[in-house]
Amino acid sequence: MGRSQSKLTTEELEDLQQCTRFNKKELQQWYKGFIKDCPSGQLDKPEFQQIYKQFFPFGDPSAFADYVFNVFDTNKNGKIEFKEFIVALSVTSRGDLEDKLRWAFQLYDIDNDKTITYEEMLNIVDAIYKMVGTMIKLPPDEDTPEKRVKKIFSLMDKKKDDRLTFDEFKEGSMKDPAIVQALKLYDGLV
Ligand SMILES: [Ca+2]
Ligand SMILES: [Ca+2]
Ligand SMILES: [Ca+2]
Repeated sequence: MGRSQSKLTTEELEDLQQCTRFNKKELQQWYKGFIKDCPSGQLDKPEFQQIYKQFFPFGDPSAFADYVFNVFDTNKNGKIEFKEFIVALSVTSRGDLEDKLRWAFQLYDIDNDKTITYEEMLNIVDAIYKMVGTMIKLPPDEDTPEKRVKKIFSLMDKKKDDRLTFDEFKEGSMKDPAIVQALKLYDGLV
């Protein structure tokens, strides 16, 4: 879908309905908005960062936006097409908890090797802290990215091998509402 058109075709709609939890009317509306904001039909990284900057005017969301961009861009062509956009939006806004956790896991698993290392989580948490700036007051045991990641690992890393599998990540998130809360930082922002 790299071209600009005012409406989705019947085939496109049917395909998108199968990949998302949106109905045809919603899909057309989202498409209209997408094309209005992005007439080329593809979002690039600077445009995507711009969206985040509107939500976080006091912090620097560029690093975080880049990590999110990479999860959206499933075909890895450096652009977000409408289908990639709407599929991600469907997961983050209407997916069940497991879908959302899988999505979040992909975000933290930067090199996509199915485990989250301490370093990977530190990169993402650091990007989140830069994005929110001083908007949120954090408890003393979480007031630096390092402290927060240590805390998350002490809760989640059951095997103590300094990496998280999806099962560890999922179990830990279910047990600790604070982690799901942290996921909400970008839930609904995309
Ligand atoms: Ca893409
Ligand atoms: Ca990894
Ligand atoms: Ca582990």
